[in-house]
Amino acid sequence: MTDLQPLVALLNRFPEAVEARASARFRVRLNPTDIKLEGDALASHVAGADGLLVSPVNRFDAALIRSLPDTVRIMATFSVGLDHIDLDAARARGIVVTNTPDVLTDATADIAMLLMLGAARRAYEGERLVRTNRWTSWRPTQLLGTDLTGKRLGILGMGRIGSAVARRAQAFGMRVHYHNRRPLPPSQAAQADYVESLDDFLARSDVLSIHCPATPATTGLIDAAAVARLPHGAIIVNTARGPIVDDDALIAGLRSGHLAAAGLDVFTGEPDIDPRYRELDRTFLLPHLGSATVETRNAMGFKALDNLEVYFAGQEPPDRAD
Ligand code: 8YV
Repeated sequence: MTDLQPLVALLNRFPEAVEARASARFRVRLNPTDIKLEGDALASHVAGADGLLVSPVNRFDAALIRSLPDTVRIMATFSVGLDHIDLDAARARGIVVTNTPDVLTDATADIAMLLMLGAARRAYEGERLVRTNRWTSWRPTQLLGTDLTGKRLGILGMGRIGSAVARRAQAFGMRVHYHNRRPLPPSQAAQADYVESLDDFLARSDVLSIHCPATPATTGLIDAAAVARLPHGAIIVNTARGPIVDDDALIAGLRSGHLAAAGLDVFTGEPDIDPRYRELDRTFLLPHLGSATVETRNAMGFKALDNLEVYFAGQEPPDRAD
């Protein structure tokens, strides 16, 4: 230990207030260009760092974690999701990992509602009609969508964000049920019904909203069989992680008309998404904006910095994930 402040390498550009606070508390190495750091550029950026502020832009698999310099003792990720970090590899190297739960719950739940409405009400097609100057007259049969009111919403993964979506959807007059490995205590279940069997859960989901983490068990969970279990005319909304949904199955369901629409904020391989999504009118697509508000991104950054500060003060960081 030296008496210097710890050196923290920021792998992305973060909101100004977050970088300002980081610079006040630590010696920092910034990434002002925001270009994804890889290979030699990444290695020289993290050389000698005591801690890293990272995001899902970089995938920290076991090989990358093993290649980090010995000086690195903590990685704070600017995300609630942890699927981009091999936690076992981090543990094996003695690197502490922290994330940013809670502060992005409302912003992400809002985006789920935006996607649900955008998909149900054919917002993309309507927007395009107006912007391309092809809206010639109001017509009683033009761009008819689907009501959310009275529909059955299935929440796959009733954690913080799932519960926040349930409460919002109830205000829209939706009937909400959820599927988790285990039922929640009633105080946490937002008055939603628990459905133990995934098949039964899917069969009663007019709208399916995905909120579980991406893990080996959930990767590809929404496959062709799952899509087929949904009622005819169902809508799929994904604000969690792309790989939970099998792209071929979702696209086939949309093309056949079995699914009415999909609202997607996350994609497998993003930003290089399956190009077929762009060709489908009944998709409402956003570029991973779940937590993208000024308030929320600042709060995520401050939470990550809280964890780094507590750790470097010799205490247990509050959002330790490993
Ligand atoms: C972030 C997210 O915007 O927290 C997460 O896991 O998916 C989003 O809130 C994204 O991870 C980029 O940091």
